[in-house]
Amino acid sequence: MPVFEKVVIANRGEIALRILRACETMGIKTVAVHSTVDRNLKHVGMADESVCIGPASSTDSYLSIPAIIAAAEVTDAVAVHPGYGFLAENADFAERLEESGFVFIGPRPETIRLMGDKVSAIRAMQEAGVPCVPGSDGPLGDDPEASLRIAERIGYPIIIKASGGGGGRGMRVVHTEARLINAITLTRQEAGTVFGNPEVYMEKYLMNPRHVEIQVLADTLGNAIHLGERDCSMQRRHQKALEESPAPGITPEQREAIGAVCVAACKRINYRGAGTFEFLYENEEFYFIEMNTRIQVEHCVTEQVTGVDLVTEQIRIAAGLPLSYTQDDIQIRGHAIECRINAEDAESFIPSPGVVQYFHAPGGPGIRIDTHLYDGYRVPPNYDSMIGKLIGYGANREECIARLKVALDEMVLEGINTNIPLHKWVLRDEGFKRGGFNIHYLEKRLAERAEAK
Ligand code: MV4
Repeated sequence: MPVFEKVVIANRGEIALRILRACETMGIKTVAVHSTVDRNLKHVGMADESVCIGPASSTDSYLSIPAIIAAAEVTDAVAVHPGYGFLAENADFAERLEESGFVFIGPRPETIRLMGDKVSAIRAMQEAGVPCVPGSDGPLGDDPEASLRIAERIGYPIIIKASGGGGGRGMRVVHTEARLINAITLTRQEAGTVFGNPEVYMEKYLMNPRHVEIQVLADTLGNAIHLGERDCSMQRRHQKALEESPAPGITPEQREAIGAVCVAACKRINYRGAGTFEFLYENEEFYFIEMNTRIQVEHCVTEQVTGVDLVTEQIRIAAGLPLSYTQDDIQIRGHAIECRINAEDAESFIPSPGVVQYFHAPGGPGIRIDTHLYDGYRVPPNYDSMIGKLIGYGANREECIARLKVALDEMVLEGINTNIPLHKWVLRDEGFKRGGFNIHYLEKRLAERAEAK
């Protein structure tokens, strides 16, 4: 007997295909839900059943809670996997699914709500012993003098963040006392408009951090494990370009220490499912900034270095089964790097939807490709431009990079523009080859390249 009879895949593209593969491997029947422009998605053709849930606009399809619940009802499904983006971190969605008698494959609604509010997330993590960025330890009040004193204590530069923000939205860096009050007012106004929550908080602004995150899994029986870290510092405008595991320079001792802290925090808040603790890493120290309560795009690099199928574990956890691994079973072996393939111009980053005329996937030892592309597939203009991920694996970072270079040269993708040339350029970059670059590195190198032209 499978762990669930039937699962609704409440997503699209490569992650929907990834979830479908996990379900099929587990003997679970699948329901694909899709918008009108997504009838030709690869996983829709492969699923046992499919339901059109609305028009191209994601607001009325992939973001429509009633449409997805109705699809689960008409197909007699048991559980819903939200993937990433869309409704994956929507506590109301998780709650309404459970009220309707379906299993949400993810954390409890209260946990999603706790982590969605950054002020409450940081407070919970501080109480759980997770190291955080020095800051206001709570929302800023209306008294300007009090805010000035907090900033004085922390020391400039500081950053004002919206409690309802995250992922780079609703933030303002302040370098001097003279600019503080105005920055708070502006960030508060934007936060009220954009997130419907005017609450803001303050942190010390770290000038040159790396973005290092810890993957965790926790079951409903009180077991929790970590699966090491990912370095996601190679980014542009808060869009990750390439991620790797392990993070260059992080020692096994550092990994065990921060991993143990995250596991203890999971147990303390009774966490359930897959999760990611996001840290800024500077001067050998970790500083918690946010927790993601979903499977992430870059989960594959962790899968390659640990051998753990994270999506299968998510489904098992949701069914009430114990984790398939103890902490002692988890070894970090070799090195993995993921290149996000986007349908966009490699230099201007302008999205490039259209028909994929030819697609030849690369292969060979240590090459994994997670994509829904096929010859003749039309990339619609309505959604995120990420169309797949190329994941390299090697015994060490050098072998991983060498394999990825060959794979990028081998891949043929005609009809649309892609960022494949950007990845070829990054993999040959000296700073990338050295490893351990910070979050500003890619933007700096792109600016230098534009200057040189
Ligand atoms: C910061 C920071 C420096 N200091 N917080 C941006 C995304 C959001 N998750 C948090 N972000 C940042 N928070 C303090 N106290 C710098 C960033 C940041 C960043 C973080 C991770 C990855 C890319 C980034 C790009 C710009 C700024």
